Amino acid sequence: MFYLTLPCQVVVSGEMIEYYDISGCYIMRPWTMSIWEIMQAFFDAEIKKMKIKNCYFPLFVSPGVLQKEKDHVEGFAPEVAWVTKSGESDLEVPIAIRPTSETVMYPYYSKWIRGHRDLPLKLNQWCNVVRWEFSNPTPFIRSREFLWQEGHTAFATKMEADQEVLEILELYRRIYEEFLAIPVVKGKKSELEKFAGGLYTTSVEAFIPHTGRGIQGATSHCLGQNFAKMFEINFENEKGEKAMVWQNSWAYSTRTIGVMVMVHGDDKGLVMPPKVAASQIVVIPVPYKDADTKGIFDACAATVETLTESGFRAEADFRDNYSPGWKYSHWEMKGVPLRIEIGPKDLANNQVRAVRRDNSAKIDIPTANLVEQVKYMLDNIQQNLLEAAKQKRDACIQVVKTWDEFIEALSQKKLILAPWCDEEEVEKDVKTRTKGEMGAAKTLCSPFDQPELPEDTLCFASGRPAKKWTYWGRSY
Ligand code: 87F
Repeated sequence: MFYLTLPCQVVVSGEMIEYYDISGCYIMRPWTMSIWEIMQAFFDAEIKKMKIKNCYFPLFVSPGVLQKEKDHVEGFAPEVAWVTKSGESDLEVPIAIRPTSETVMYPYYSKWIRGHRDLPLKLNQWCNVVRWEFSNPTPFIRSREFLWQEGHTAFATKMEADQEVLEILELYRRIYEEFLAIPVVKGKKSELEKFAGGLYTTSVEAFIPHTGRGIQGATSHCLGQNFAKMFEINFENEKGEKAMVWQNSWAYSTRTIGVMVMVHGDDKGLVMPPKVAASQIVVIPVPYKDADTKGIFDACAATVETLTESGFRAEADFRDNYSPGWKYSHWEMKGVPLRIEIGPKDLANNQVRAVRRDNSAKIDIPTANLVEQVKYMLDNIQQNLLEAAKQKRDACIQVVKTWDEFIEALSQKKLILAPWCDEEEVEKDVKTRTKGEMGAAKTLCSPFDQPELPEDTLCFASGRPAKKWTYWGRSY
């Protein structure tokens, strides 16, 4: 049994990723891109309903603009990649490659926003960004170039901004739970873990049971007026007074796909949730030497056609240089939710054999009921994957009240829920005290859905009065 500490092995044999000759950069093959496109189609349609429009800003950033926002760039500076040459000659001024687009976009927000009628300004872009990471690169999870959407919005009032932060966060929850079948916790980041340039950060947090690590799934920030100040994004309000806009920014990236691989993968390889699988059903002919091979192949083609016409994503594997057995394990490795086998017996009985990837259950389906049965099975697989992932995650949640319990739970790779005083110093102290080979523990988020906190509850780390329940753990 090979466990997926890092998704490296499975994503290559499952044909999602090919390694590239630049460390931290990966080729995303069609099996990956179709997942991305399905999530993109959903999210793009949803934000359009919210009147958010797509745009595209340049990849390159001039150094002056990049450094305009000192506080937020300072900590990130080592990760910024620069272009210094064209051909053999040095550029007069080196040009940065966007690690995120605040500094690229906001000068134009300042230009475009004049009066309250220019608000809200709600833009999104689908693009790549580059962050020159140094700690061990991992496909999807920590790559030097990745794809994401970044939304950047400006409002006249804080109330509108606050509301949008949560609307977007809900879309992120739906991507994880409804598409990727991954349970997430919605919550607020601590002061230490929030985006330093913003007012507050919300996130969806997932958990990887076999590594015992939390992972931030996506973030939705309220930037407050910090960037408005720096970039002079002002407007004349209805009373004719000069006012500053309230801003948000939010993003999810191809990291979502890495979380999916780690949460659902098993010892046979990838497991694709049907909603995002490029192929939901693979049909494999199982001919015997003396059997009616043409009849079997025709039945396979007809099955694919029927399923495709009914709106499923189905394909047949007709390759004659591989045995059925080889194909079974190949498509299992790729995580196709449902395999349909058609052999002589099936042909004779007007049936097909369906095998589920999630639980290996095999059932014979009369051809007449094909569409109805396949629909039922795919829905059921999608539901079961989420349910199984939820059960595994929940089994890892440990409520602790004291430091000793915390350390014990941490050593057992738990997702820890603890009463906390919400002091930055205390979180720093916890980080220092838990430093080690495995990495320090930190806060993941304070869930919006707070269990009851009795009044005299004390912080597990400082012994001071606790203010909230917070999730803690090691993380990616
Ligand atoms: C790396 C280099 C330079 C993260 C960086 O989360 C700057 C940054 O600003 C940087 N890595 N960040 C924070 C990104 C914040 C924010 N940007 C828009 C988001 C959502 C989308």
